Amino acid sequence: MKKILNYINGQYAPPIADRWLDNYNPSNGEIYSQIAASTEEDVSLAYEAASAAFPAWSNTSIDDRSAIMLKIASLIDDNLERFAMAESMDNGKPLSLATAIDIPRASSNFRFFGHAITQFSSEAHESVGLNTMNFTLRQPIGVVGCISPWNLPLYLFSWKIAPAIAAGNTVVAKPSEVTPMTAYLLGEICTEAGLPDGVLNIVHGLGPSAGQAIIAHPNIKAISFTGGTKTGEHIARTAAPMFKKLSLELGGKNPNIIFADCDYEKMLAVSVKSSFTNQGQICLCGSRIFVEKSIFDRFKTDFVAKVKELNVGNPFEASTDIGALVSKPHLEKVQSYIKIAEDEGAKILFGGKTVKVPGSEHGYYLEPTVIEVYDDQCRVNQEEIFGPVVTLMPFETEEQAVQYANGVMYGLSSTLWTSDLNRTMRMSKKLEAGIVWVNTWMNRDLRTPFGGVKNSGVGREGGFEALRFFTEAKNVCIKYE
Ligand code: TXE
Repeated sequence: MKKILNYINGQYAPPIADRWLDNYNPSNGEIYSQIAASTEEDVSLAYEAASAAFPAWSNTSIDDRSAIMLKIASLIDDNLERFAMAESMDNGKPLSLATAIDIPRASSNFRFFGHAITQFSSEAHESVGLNTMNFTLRQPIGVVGCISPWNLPLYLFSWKIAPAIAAGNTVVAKPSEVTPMTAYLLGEICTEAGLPDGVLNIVHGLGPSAGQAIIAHPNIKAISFTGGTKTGEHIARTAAPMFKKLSLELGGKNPNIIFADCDYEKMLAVSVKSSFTNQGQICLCGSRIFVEKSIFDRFKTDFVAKVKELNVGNPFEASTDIGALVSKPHLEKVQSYIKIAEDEGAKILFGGKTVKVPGSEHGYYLEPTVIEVYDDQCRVNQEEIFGPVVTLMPFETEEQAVQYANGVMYGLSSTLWTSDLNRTMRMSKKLEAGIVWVNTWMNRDLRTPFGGVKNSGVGREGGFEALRFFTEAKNVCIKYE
């Protein structure tokens, strides 16, 4: 059986303890590979390699770093089909989605930061009258840790690694143990692109062992993490006494707020996508839909009709809109929320049941599920389900829409549908979220800041924000006569 090895100091290697985890194909429930179950010892090796590579890499010219990153990007493009296939098999997402979004975005991340580093500059402040000149040195931090989740595996893994290495750091990275395959394949691409040994080290394994060893390592000075809010909390607690720099992108329970004056057809089509793309397993999905009362019944009917047309099926079929959920435990978690909704007296308008896909009967398939709720504070409206499940609820006024939207512990993104510019401005200021999309969803310009407020995390990545995160600013003050 295929073994997913660590990539340390430019070499693939088995875990020191020779322990392995089963890796499942969510589309059929079969074990199809084994993952290195790395421990602290493997992380130590990865750290040593990264630490040894740091002096040379941080002194490598910006042009040379950039050229290697652009090469990595084009090699990912050259291997698009292979990577997309691997992503889809590992995660259960439709192959069409992995081909159109996940893998192209991973190469864009390397390309973008390969270019961005050539434009990254620092500030100078002349203190007129004091005869001093200050300038800011932005120096790489050293060895940094990057830990990513399973929903957008290579997309989010590269979103962290690319700015880290562009800025001159060396990296110990761990992808999710649920979806390690594309991170594994990335190692050979990095070697082929000429990335010096030790600049990127990829360690596989469980969060509480391999992940824990990264966050607890005293010399790994910064951690960029995307994943669950509970894990984020634990990382913050572990890292705080060591004063590590932290960027935490955590859960979301994002509102999709629909006013009667919106472009109805466009809103309807995009709302189906923002609810169910990637089986609803995107931290940016609009999982709470609030609709102005005057169009609530119309929306409910039209939305459910569109959702019924979605095809749940094998990820490798071109006709599939919704593939398999990532794992059996995750499917069970999502199902438990459908039960909670029923217990809470909410109304399941559509879906809620598992699907037996012919030929893939043991896969983790669930119908797209639409739930009408009667209390915005009910659990299905408050807790992150992270699956193909959305709630619907009407609102009467703009104030009430804001109150509902902000009435959760999360604050990652929000979507607003309206043609009223004044309302757009008023609400954009009031919504508690790191991102406000108006008349669109998941529209990303990689230069923009990305991150959440409240329990959705701390810090911003994206564009120069990411390069700032992965560098330390040092002021140099020169007195002249
Ligand atoms: O995430 P975890 P899980 C949400 C979603 C989901 C829930 C739990 O609601 O149902 O989180 O998902 C690593 N030290 N999101 O359990 O555990 C782990 O190995 C260091 C939202 O899969 O947070 C993996 O690489 N690392 C989210 C990564 O953390 C640790 C995307 C994320 O796993 C660790 C995914 C530890 N002690 C889930 N424990 C989003 N924001 O997009 C775990 N890890």
